[in-house]
Amino acid sequence: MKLVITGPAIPNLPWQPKPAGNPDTVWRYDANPVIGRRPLPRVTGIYNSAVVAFEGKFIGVFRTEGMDRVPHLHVGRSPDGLKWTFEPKPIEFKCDDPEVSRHEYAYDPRVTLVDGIYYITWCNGYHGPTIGIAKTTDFVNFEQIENAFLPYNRNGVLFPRKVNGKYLMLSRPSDTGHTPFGDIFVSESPDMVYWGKHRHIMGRGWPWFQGTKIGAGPSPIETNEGWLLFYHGVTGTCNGFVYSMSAMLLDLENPSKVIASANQALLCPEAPYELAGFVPGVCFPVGCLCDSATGRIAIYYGAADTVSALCFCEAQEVIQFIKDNPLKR
Ligand code: BMA
Repeated sequence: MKLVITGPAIPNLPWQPKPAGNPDTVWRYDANPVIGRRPLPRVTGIYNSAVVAFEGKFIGVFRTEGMDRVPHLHVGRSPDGLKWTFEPKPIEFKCDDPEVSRHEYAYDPRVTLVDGIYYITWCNGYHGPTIGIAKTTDFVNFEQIENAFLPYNRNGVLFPRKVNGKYLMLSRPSDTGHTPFGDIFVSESPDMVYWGKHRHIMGRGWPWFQGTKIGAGPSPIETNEGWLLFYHGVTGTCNGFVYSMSAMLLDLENPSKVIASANQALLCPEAPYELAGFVPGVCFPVGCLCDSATGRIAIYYGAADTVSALCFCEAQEVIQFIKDNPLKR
């Protein structure tokens, strides 16, 4: 079957072909990290951040962390997806309800274009982590909506279109700390405010690379083979958690149904910038650009909770890898 991708063509997608002889399905940008240490005054790092194509260039919402280690969200802009400039001040969300706007911290943003509006979902501090939602059309004015779920929850990721007339959001119920468990669920909403019909998608456990927890990465990519979802799988080692990236395919009309998921990671921490930093051993995919014309994919991932890196793959090859190496449960 010829792969058809629903989504924008991005002719200026940041891209490098796979190096000759590389046996992997996903390969790294050879000038990683794309966003290094100290990208702004008094900011130690930008990582776990979301990027979208915008008006022929690229824009995104970025997780910054200063010396106090409290995360905030900043807008960043780039002509080519590689060289970035950032707003020095965090996003000021407009919100009529002071109870909703009193967020204590904000991290791991995703940006999803649904029906012409860019929605930002992030891990929002409201008596513990939950999923905040805001919307914008220009990346200047941001309106904060209700928090999607009760605390505690992380990795809230929207689908890029309504399914059966409802918005869909992936999430990973969690605890207040570093959460030694976690499965991916999907919830639906008629209005982006009230979320329900929560359905389990996939659990952690087997094999070991995702033995401790899993969480959705960038927004799913729509293809005629199903929704292609990149996610992080976490293993618990004697030295703490290690975060890798893998992928699964979800049913187009009923995304709580997993068509197939890979039985191994596609990207494991091994580069120096993934192994040395504030939290060594972390590859955390959050942003994704997919050129629907070619199937080329560029994934932005946080490395070692310190810098932002880029890796590449081709949708057709990833889907084939999942089919050839399916997880048997
Ligand atoms: C998770 C989140 C991520 C982070 C990861 C590794 O629980 O806090 O933002 O990248 O841990 O520290």
